[in-house]
Amino acid sequence: MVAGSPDPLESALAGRRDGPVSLEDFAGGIPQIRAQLPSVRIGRRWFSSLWLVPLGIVALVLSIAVVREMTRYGWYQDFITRYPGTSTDYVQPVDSGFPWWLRWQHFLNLLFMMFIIRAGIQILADHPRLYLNAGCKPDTEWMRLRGPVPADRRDVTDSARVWTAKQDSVALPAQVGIPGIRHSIGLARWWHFSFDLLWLINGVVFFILLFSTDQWKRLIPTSWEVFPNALSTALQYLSLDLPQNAGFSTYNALQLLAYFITVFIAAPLALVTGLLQAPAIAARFGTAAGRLNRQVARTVHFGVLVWMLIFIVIHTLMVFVTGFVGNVNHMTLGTDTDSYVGVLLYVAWMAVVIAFWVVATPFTLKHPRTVQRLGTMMVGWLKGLLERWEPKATYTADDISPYFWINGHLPTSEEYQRLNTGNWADYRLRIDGLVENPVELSYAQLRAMPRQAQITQHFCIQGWSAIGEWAGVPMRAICELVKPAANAKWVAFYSFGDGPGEDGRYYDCHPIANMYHEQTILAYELNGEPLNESHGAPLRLRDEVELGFKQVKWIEAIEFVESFEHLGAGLGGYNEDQEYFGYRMPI
Ligand SMILES: Nc1nc2c(c(=O)[nH]1)N[C@H]1C(S)=C(S)[C@@H](COP(=O)(O)O)O[C@H]1N2
Ligand SMILES: [Mo]
Repeated sequence: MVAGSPDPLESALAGRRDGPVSLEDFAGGIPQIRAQLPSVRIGRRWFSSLWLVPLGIVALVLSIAVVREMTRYGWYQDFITRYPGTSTDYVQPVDSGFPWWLRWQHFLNLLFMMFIIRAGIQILADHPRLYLNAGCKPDTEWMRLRGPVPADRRDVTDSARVWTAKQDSVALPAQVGIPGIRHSIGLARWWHFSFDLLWLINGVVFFILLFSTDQWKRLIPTSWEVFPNALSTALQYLSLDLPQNAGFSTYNALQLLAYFITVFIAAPLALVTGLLQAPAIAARFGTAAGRLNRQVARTVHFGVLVWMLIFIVIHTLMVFVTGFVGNVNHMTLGTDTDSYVGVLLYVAWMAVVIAFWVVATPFTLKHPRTVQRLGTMMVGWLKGLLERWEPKATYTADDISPYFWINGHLPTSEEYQRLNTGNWADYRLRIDGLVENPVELSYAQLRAMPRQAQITQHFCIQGWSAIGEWAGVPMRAICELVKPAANAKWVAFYSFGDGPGEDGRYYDCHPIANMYHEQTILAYELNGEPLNESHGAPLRLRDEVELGFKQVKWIEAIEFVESFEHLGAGLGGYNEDQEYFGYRMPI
């Protein structure tokens, strides 16, 4: 734009909104519909997970009764004598007790996991359904936190609108999720990823120290005898005649297996299935359609969560029932004593975790920009690195999803309606800013430019995915035409439509390097048809290294800029400005 003349599009953007999150207008002021407890589909019927409570109690009581009866038989006693549950038959004892680094790492691990788990559940609540198919067709989910998608796929409060993925999100109790409220995934992700990184560093240090000291002996069984011993331990617990606790040097076999699975299977699986949900990674390895598709990854990621929750509950319970004072001395002082100093330290330790727990949500709602800024400092650089991974994956016609969720509100302007009715004959795509050759391209001119078709993945930040065949003009052809200036670093895509909060235009900025990726196109077709209104007619961006919200629909203009600080609230896009998302979103 010429200096001095305010760009009408730039002034249509919603401005800065700092201060606390206001429920009245956050995410368009959507009402706080609460999540239900998870229900699981078995065949065609849905069952609430609440059933697990009575079933679990009955199973436990029955097992205890049966095992207590078994203890009266000689073969049972022989079995327990032969496999006592704690012995050096399956593991070597550790001489160094619990060194200081292990105790600190254990504490930090708990603290980090508290944030990771809560923010993780919040992320799940943004698309509260789990599927195994890549396309997320409603009614094909196996787990959900709310009722079915309305059969007519229409918004219940305004039938002129489709049921968007955003409306499908649910709220959580403030002390369960971080920060509880509906569609707060932007904020939850800063917590989740920042603490993921800390947890990962803690984990790597743990692995290194584990194997460079004798501590690995605690966790690595040396013989198959660990299995009958684990069975023996389980039986002893169920008989209510607790096995001997020699945890200072040797874990019992069941404990050892549980720790082994947690450390060597569950934790790495959490990392891998987290990464498989990232567009940059899926596009790099071509995993979006097959057995490792994003929805399988989400399901396994959720499975790890369930394992971790069960582990934490049982692990804590065991600390209490198998000699509390001794156990907490191991944990805090690293001594095999019954000192009350250890108990005090344990209480202080838990108080710290609980204090962080309690303030996490209120702090986030009060200082959302701070959370966004700190999160960007923590993990922004990593996301910047992943953005450089040029997406390459393409899929086959068979992979195309039969259903494609929709997000965003259709543009309501008369201008848009007029152009649409006229079949885009009067549409002009304005491309300007820091370019040598600003242009206005008609729909016919765009169609006459080089055409590129690609079957690629769409990964919405909320968790759903879909595969579609897009066709349009490669952005590199546009760049060749307009010749960006050397100081053009970002490219702003402006929509005809307002953001879902209806408080200013939707827009989003992409690094200029992405424009030269082979798979970055301005799409005018989806699955062999001209792009329909819902999916972004006449033009929508496909920049396959990024998440769905960056794929601006209903594009009105494109501007090359040096920085995006002067646009909207200055954070790089509508969602970044209004919903605290990050501007680099390859993950
Ligand atoms: N103009 C505009 N573009 C938008 C949005 C929007 O609200 N307005 N939503 C984004 C989000 S969050 C997603 S996931 C995708 C959804 O694309 P689809 O509706 O074609 O599936 O569009 C993105 N582009
Ligand atoms: Mo999205």
